[in-house]
Amino acid sequence: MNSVILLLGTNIGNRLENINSAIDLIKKSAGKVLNKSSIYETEPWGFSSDLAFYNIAILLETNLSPFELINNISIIEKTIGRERSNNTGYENRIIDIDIISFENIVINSPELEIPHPRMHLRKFTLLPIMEIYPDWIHPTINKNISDLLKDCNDKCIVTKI
Ligand code: PH2
Ligand code: MG
Ligand code: MG
Repeated sequence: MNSVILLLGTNIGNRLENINSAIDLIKKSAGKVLNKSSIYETEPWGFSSDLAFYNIAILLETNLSPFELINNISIIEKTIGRERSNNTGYENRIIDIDIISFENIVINSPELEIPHPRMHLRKFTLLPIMEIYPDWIHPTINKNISDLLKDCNDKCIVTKI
């Protein structure tokens, strides 16, 4: 069994419904949900949009390999209605499900990077994870979530709903 941290994000449509649908589908095809953070309303990070996000972190226990998991997650995103344009850069989205960490595994392939390469730069990722897995240690930076937060310069607004 593998412990995985997922981060869900949505800033289009009924954000609460999008998160709930994603969690239902994760339970059906990705593994057992052991813990969930609060939902946070968060300012768009890295691009400008009038549409604020909801973000939530989930602790998942899974038998899947990282590549099986990312495959099932892509199917879940498409089921909920995620469409990707050919534009580069961030865009508004119905749902985004990112694998933030997978045990203490490090993967650097074009299809999948674990830990998520920008997780430590984002308060919308660190604050929810702080609630569910503060002791997780980043396998290459070698810091726990609380120390990553201390070092994080992100100024975007992040509020618990
Ligand atoms: N996801 C991004 C880019 N920017 N900003 C917020 N607040 N929440 C997100 O989930 C998010 C983002 C890329 O996936
Ligand atoms: Mg993302
Ligand atoms: Mg993603």
